[in-house]
Amino acid sequence: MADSGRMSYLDALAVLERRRRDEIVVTTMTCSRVWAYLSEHPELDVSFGGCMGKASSLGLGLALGRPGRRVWVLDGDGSLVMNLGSLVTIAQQAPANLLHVLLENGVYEVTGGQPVPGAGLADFATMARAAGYRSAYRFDTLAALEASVDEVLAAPGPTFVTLVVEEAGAAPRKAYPPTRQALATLRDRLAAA
Ligand SMILES: Cc1ncc(C[n+]2csc(CCOP(=O)(O)OP(=O)(O)O)c2C)c(N)n1
Repeated sequence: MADSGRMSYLDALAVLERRRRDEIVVTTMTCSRVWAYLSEHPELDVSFGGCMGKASSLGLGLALGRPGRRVWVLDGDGSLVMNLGSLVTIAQQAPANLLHVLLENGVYEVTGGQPVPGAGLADFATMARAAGYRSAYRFDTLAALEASVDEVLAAPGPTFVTLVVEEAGAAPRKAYPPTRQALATLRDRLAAA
């Protein structure tokens, strides 16, 4: 763990990856490449990068369309601020199979590290709870996340979890397929399931 006490970006994602079974995982921005490096199920991963803030909306659609399959959205804080209204829409639709994870690094990392409005001030998990998510959590240390991650994954959804992380920085990354291709792969996989 680094001096700030915050989780490393890679460590936080690795906690989730170790527990991932057949969940669909929608990623965006910096997360997409780091998750692609960790993921053992790229056929169930969809990166949604160009539409800033819309990963959660895509995840909502997938969760509603596939109620029998768990969907994880790995969101950025800048992206969430761009589409805060999605919290209300997700809460109202209330898919029990949706987990919305916020990688709160405090910056627009992918565009050069500009500060996100509200960084260190806004509490997005509390916002999600207030919007009507059934479960909401916030973790700022790896130990706290490790201690509670099973509870988070078993909680009634929609579930929101903030992971206060360092910038991904030099974390290992891997390229991922374009969204259209990833969705075609996912469609084939789900049709065969
Ligand atoms: C509407 C819109 N405005 C600006 C951009 C440019 N842009 C792309 S990614 C990004 C920052 C993303 O920040 P965050 O969601 O926090 O992701 P991080 O890279 O930190 O993981 C910005 C400003 C965009 N894609 N769309």
